[in-house]
Amino acid sequence: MNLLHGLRQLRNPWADGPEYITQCPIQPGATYTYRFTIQDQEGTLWWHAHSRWLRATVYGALIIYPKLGSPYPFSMPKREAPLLLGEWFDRNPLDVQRLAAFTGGAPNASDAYTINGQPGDLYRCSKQGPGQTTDVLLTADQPPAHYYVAASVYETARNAPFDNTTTTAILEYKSAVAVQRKIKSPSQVKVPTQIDENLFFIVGLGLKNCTVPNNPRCQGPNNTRFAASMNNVSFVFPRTNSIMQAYYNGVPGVFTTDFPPVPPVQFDYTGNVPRGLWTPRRGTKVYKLKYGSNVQIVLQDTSIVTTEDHPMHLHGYHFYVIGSGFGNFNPRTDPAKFNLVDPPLRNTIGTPPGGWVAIRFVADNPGAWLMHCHLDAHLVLGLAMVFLVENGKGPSQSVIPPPADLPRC
Ligand SMILES: [Cu+2]
Repeated sequence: MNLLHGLRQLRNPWADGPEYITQCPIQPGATYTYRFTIQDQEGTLWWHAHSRWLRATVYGALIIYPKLGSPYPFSMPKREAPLLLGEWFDRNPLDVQRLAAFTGGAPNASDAYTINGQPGDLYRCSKQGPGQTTDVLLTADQPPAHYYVAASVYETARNAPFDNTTTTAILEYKSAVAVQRKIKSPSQVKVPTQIDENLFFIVGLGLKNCTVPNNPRCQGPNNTRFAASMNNVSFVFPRTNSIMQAYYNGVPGVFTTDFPPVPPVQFDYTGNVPRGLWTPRRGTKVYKLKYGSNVQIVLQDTSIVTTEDHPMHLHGYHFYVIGSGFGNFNPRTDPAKFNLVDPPLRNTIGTPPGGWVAIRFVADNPGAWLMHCHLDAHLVLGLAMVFLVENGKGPSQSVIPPPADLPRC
């Protein structure tokens, strides 16, 4: 159930981690050893639990240094310090999740944010977008003093409660300047140009209507339950097997392969959406990709319930972020503005609230790979889908056999 966030597990979905996608959860008292090879990757990543809301407290930094003797891709820093931004719940986060799953309403917001596990000075009780990691070079050229490092959430939802507090830590000069600019790759990169799979996914929240009035399980707005979906499919995690194990062993009935490449109904996604389009359908649907196919996905936020920045994370891959904009994506005019020269390489990208973002990658990693919103509250509501990337030719393009200690359901 642990995930090395953004580490490419080539042909090895067994070490990826999300429960019921590539493995069954590790039971209390049981163990599972993640074995993986780090290839062509360096920098700061994080690992975290990928089971229900356990990520709230089970996470840490994973720092991959350059090979011994190889230089950093920038001038050697004098000192390095990982900064881990987290969330703190005064209650057991699993109880918060359970309560929301029962009532259908919004989950209780966290009580504090943390930097390296500590909430800092601005909380009475001395109490970046989710999913992203970044290596930041800080030039310590300011007058020697103590400086605050502060973090709060860039919150874009309008009708949902959230934790709007600020967490702090202190940066101490022993003896800052950050330049904000459009993020690009440091040099020209090879972006796929011939697209085999042109996908358009709408992502957003929804509401399920309840028929019985005053039902304790319908404490969302106006006697409803909150939902979330991609292309109107609210993802349901399997309970009896993981998708990868079912696929590998040919077990039927765990998932279906009919995730739609485009929304089943087209509408003005960021306009005033008719109420009849607010209710997604439940399903455990995957989208199959041929090994090596060039994939483009436009992720389009909707204004259903609220527009929002959904930090979308794709497992097993890095993708180029080639464009984004506000409003509805226009397939006739927007592609002309794509950056196909030096776009940034990411494994998580936020949809601009009420906007779209376009990504490209080559499906060269076989396996079952979850794509989901990295807000845990949205993930458990169904804001997810799974790519099932088929094996290519021969063992070098095929999923390796599962390890003997892989947990079973
Ligand atoms: Cu979300």
